[in-house]
Amino acid sequence: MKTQSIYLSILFSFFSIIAFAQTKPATLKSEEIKVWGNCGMCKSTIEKAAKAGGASTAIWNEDTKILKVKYVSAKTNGAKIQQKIADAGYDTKDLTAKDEAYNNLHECCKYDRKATTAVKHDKDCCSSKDCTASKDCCSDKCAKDAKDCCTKTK
Ligand SMILES: [Cu+2]
Repeated sequence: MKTQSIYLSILFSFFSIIAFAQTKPATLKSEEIKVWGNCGMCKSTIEKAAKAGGASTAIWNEDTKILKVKYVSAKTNGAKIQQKIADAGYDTKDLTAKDEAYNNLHECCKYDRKATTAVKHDKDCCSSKDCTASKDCCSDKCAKDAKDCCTKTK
């Protein structure tokens, strides 16, 4: 009787091991997130922040400003990861870091912020020949610099 129950319990543990092994493997999601930044120091801060946000791998490219992350979807998501990065002082695709977080960055890490690069882009648009009032670039900021093109209706 005793040996039988031992056998049973061994058998049972085998079954539970098999059942455990067959539970759905956690799905690893990949995502590419644009993150503003400029140097190697930024790279390590951004990657560290992404990992603090739950990413299992995080690789930021200094030239393309693209952060490639992999994470277990049950554990975190792109928004949470971006929040951690913004908290560390870096603007992301969907978020803008608080000024105080940005100001805390090392001098060499004070990158051109998303807003300023967007304005630069607007200026480019406004100086292009096909700029008209209906263009996105004719925001208030831009219109100051390129009133003529932004009042054109055609
Ligand atoms: Cu830097």
